[in-house]
Amino acid sequence: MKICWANTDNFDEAEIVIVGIPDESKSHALRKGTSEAPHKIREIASIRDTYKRGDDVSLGLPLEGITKKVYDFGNIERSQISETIEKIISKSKIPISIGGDHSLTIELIKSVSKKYGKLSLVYFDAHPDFVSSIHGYYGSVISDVLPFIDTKTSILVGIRTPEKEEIDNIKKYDLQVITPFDIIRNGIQKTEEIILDKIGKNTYISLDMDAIDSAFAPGVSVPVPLGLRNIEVVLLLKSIAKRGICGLDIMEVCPNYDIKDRTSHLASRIISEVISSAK
Ligand SMILES: [Mn+2]
Repeated sequence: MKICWANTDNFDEAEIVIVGIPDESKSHALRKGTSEAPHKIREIASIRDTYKRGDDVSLGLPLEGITKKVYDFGNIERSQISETIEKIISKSKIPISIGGDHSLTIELIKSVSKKYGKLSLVYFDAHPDFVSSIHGYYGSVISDVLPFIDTKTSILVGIRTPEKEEIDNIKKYDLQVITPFDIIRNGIQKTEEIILDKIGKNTYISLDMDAIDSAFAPGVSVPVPLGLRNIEVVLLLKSIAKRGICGLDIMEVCPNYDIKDRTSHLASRIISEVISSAK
């Protein structure tokens, strides 16, 4: 099944490419099942984001519409990430990857940085994923991508449950953090300015769905209360996408723990909104 936002069967003409990576082999979460997300998000998109009248199918679009050509590559294995992403970005297409556990982002960023060099990373997550005492899992993503990002133009958004060693690492690398409290205090417009002032020209966005409050996104593998509101996250994603992005990933949706597929539906809407704003 293809995601409903796909509007071309021709890879060559695509400007945006959706890739599913149903792999959770490097998660340590007690709640399993993020590997179901690529299928579930496509399925829920086709049910909730389309309106069927007889044989006609109409999409429930973002207000700007979708003018970009979007291709759904289907699902790939973790071991196919570098060849697939290199194929997509060699033609300057934008990959939108759906995980899977957050450790997939390490492979994605490595592949994207082969073309663009050190990236500005905007990392939405409840957790800093900045453990450095062990590597190569969903809690060490930031440690593992340090050689491929420019920390001076990168930013963590939504952080609210750091471990002690993660706080130390954030200080050590002087990485900017925006917490949910900061957004409430500063307002969304100021937050948008802070992020847009921070990032450089080659920006990659990684969205762990647990950045969003569990009220809006209950179906994640490690939920944390006091998170971002869904609409704040979408507004920020759209502003960054308008500036131009090298790639986006959406990780950690865990359909087994979802409530009425709310989190998968939100992921589908997020994809449509980013596509409609992408430069
Ligand atoms: Mn994460």
